[in-house]
Amino acid sequence: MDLTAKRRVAVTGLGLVTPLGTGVEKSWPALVRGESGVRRITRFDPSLFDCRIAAEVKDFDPADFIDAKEIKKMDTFIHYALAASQMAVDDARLSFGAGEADRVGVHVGAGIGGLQAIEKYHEVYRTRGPSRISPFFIPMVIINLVSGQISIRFGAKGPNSCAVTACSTGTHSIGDAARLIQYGEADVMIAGGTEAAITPLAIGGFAAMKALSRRNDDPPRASRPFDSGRDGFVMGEGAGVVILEEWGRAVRRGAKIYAEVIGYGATADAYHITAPPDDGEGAVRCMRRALADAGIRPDHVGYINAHATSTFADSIEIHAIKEVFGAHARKLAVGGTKSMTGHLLGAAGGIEAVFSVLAIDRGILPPTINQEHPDPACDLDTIPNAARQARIDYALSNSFGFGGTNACLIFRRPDLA
Ligand code: V7W
Repeated sequence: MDLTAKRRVAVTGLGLVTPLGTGVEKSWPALVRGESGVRRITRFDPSLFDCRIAAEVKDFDPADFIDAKEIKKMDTFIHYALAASQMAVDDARLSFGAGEADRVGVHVGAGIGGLQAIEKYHEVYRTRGPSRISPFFIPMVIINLVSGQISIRFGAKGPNSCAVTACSTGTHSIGDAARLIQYGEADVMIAGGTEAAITPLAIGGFAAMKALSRRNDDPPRASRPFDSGRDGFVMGEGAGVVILEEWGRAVRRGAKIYAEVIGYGATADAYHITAPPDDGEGAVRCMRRALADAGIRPDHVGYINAHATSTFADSIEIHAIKEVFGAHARKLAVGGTKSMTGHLLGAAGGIEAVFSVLAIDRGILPPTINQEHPDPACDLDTIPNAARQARIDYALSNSFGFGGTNACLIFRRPDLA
């Protein structure tokens, strides 16, 4: 492969729906303040469940983004993605004529998809019979309908696909979308991840795996990556979308360039369905692939938005970071933003890419909250409890998903390009 042929990729728009707020200007300040989005579950009565807490989106009205008659044809995970895409497109001031539509693509995925509608229509079928199943049920729930709906809204006729890679989905989506621009298949990509899976079956299923925190009496303090008191992740929901644009196009139209996507790595552990190997070797190879793709040395990286789910795997990620970064691991900052947002599964990589880009753009590192008793095995600078100002030239965002699927992205300050 001729790597010199790669075109450059700018990030020119950001869109967020998170448990901390709808829109970058609501989510980011709350993140920097160290607020937790975790509360007792309100979407259903969680009384019978071992886990009764989640990071729900609280201020979202789909009618702010979607025509009333269309809302009921989509599950919530598609609502979130359409909203985040609209905000990202608006932020980028993106417009394109009919002649360019074939060059604009979409790559927005989800880990689980339309589980709310699946549970609802299974109940409809059982209580009222098969004739009451909505003709929109299938397009409500299947995951590529996210990218399909976004393409219909914006008239984006280029490559249209989605990653479905559990907790790595958003990171794979952005990385794969960047590749499409680098190798000339598209000039603009709307890319990211979405999820809305705070449902009885998902909470019950993850709880049955013993994956979820049971700190039900203290929700805001339940998600605590790197802390020795961590006892599982807290499920979140929302969407994170970026506009990726061929560098020259962005420069020519005078777009604000937040960052450049310079590195992408993807690997498999080939080890276990729900656990990484003790030495995190799949994560090690993934970060190394991203660094090699970026053509930078490990000591260039100043900030890592870690996968850091508040599970046993946090210390394995730290071990992997030490392996990749050597002595520099003790100089860089390793933040766990899931301490505030919860774990958005397929949307996690989307929102964390946005956070990584904003760390570069705004010169602030969000904290890892709930750091009370640091796990000795997580002895790096985890930005404990309070945000910090820092000039970041290169930021790495990690995502490691069930099935052992790993993805890493590296972003660079635009003025270093
Ligand atoms: C998650 C899980 C926590 C990590 C895995 C890596 C490899 C298999 O909730 O995001 S452990 S599972 N991902």
